[in-house]
Amino acid sequence: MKKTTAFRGLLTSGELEFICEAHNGLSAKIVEEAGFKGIWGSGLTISAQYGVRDNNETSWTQVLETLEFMSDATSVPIMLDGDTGYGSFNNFRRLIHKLEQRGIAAVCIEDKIFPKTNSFISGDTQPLADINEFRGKIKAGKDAQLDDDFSIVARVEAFIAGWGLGEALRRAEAYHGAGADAILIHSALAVPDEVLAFKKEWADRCPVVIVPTKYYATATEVFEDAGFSLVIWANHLLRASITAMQRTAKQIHTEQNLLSIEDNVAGVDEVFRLQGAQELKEAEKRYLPGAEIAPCAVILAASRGKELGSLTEDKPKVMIDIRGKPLLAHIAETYNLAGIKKLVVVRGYMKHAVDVPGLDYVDNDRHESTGELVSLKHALDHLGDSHGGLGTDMVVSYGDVLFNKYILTLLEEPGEDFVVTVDADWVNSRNAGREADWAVCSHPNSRNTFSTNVSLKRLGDDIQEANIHGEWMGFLKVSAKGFPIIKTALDDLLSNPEQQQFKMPDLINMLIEDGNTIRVIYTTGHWLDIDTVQDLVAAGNFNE
Ligand code: SPV
Ligand code: MG
Repeated sequence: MKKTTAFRGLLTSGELEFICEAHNGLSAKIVEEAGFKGIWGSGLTISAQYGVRDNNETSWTQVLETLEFMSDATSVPIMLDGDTGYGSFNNFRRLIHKLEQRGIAAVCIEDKIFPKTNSFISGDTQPLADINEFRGKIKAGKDAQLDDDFSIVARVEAFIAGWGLGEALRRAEAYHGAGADAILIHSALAVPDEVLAFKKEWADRCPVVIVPTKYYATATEVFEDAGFSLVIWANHLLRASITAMQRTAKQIHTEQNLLSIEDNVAGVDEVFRLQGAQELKEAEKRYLPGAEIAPCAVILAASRGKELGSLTEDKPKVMIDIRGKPLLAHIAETYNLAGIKKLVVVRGYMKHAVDVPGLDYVDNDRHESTGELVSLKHALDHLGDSHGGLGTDMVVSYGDVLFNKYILTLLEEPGEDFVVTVDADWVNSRNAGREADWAVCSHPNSRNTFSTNVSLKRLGDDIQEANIHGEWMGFLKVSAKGFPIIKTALDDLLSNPEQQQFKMPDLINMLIEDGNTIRVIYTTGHWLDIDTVQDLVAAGNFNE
C-alpha cells in the first residue's frame, strides 16, 4: 500500500489511531519497530536535534533532508509538521511537490505567521494568520498535490493564541471548506476541555487530530469516546533521549570510566542492527564475491620447540627473540604487510607467555597429548563464531616459520580452493639431514611449470628420495569454498581417538585421498624453518 493511502486510512479508520514523533532516521526506525502505524515529523524535535529553536531556524530544505532519511529508514507513513508552510501559498505548494517526491504521506500546517514560535512558548501572544490567506494556502496545496491520497491537515491555533471556541470553529470550518483533509485542534491546557468542547461542536465534519502533550494525564478512553481520529505523541522520543544522554554524559565525565555505563546503554551491535548492517553483509555476498570478509590466517604455535633447550624453558618457540622482538611479531608483521590483519594464534605450551598484542588467541590446553590438527580445530571453531562461518580466504601456517610476504602473494592463486607452496630447492635440506615434510607432486619443478597446473600427490617425512619434488613450507591456503571441506575432513580425522596427534600433512593427504586438488606453487627460498640454534642464528640475518 502507498504510504499516502496508509496515512489516509489512519485518518478515516473510524478508530482512534496513534502516531509518534521522530526526528531523524534512527528515531523513525525505532518508532516503526515499536509498532506505530505512522510517524510525526515534529518541528520542535527536528529543530531541537539540530540544536536550534523551534522558530524556523532550520531551513525548509534542511527539514526536507532530515525527512528523507526518516522516510528511507521506514515503511510507515510520515506526516510532516510543516509549521506555517515556510512562506506563502507559493512556498507551500513547492513544499508539497518536494514532500511527494520524498515519499512523505502528509503535512500539517498551522495558522500562524512565518517565522513561527512553538505553541508552548507564550502562545497567547502569538498572532494568527489571516483566515483567507490560510485558506488560499490550503487550496494551493491541495491543487499542487499529484497523489490524491496525500493529506493536508490544517492546525487551528485559536485556543493557543487565547481565542475561544467560536474562533476555533470558524477557522476549522474555513479550512475544511478549502479542502483540508483533517483538522488538528491544539491546546496548551493541562486538561482536555478545549479540544473536547471543539470536538463536541465539530462532530464528524472531518477527522480531528490532537496533540495531548500538555493534557497528558487524560485517559486515552476519553479521546476514544469523544471520537477523535488521531493522537500525536509529539516529542517523547527526543525528550527520552535528552534525559538518557544527560545522565550518561555526566556519569562518564564524573567517573572517567565506562564500567557502570556499558550495561545501561544499547550495545554497538544494536546500533549496527538499526543501521541495517546485516543487509549490507548479504548484499556483499551477492555483489562482491570473495570480499565479504577480509582474509585471515591461523598460526599454529602450541608446541614448545624442545630442540631449542633452555631457550624454550619459560616460553614457547614462537616467543623467542629475533632481532629484538618475538618470532611471532615478525610473522604477524609479514601477514599484515600482505594485507592479512586477522590472525588467530593457537597457544599451548606456556600460553601466558604468548602475548604479542593485536592478535586473536585460542588455546589448545591438551597440547601435550594432541597434535596440530586439534589445534587447528580450535582455531576453526573460533573463526566459525566470529567470522559467521568465514566466507573468505584463510592461510594456515606454523609459528616457527619466518617468511617473506612474497610467499603469501604466491598463495593468492585465484580460483583454487587449496594451495600450498613447495620449495623446489630441497636437496640441501635433505643432505643436511633436516626433518621435513617432503612433497610428491604431479610434475617436477621446471621452466614449464608456469604453464602447467601442478598438484600435490602426497606429503610425508618418509618419502623415497627418488620421488621427492620439493619440501612443503608449511603453508596451506584454503578458499571460502574449501573451508567447509577442510572442517569436515578435520572432524572425520579427529573423530578417531587414535588420531589426536595427527599433523597438517595427515589432513592434506586426506584431502587428496578424498579427491580434492591441492595446487602446488613452486618457489625457492624466501622462508626459514626454525628448529635449531643454528636456525636461530640464520634468522638473525633473515630479511622479511
Ligand atoms: C511539534 O511537535 O513541533 C508541534 C507540536 O508542533 S507542539 O510542540 O505541541 O506545538
Ligand atoms: Mg511544531
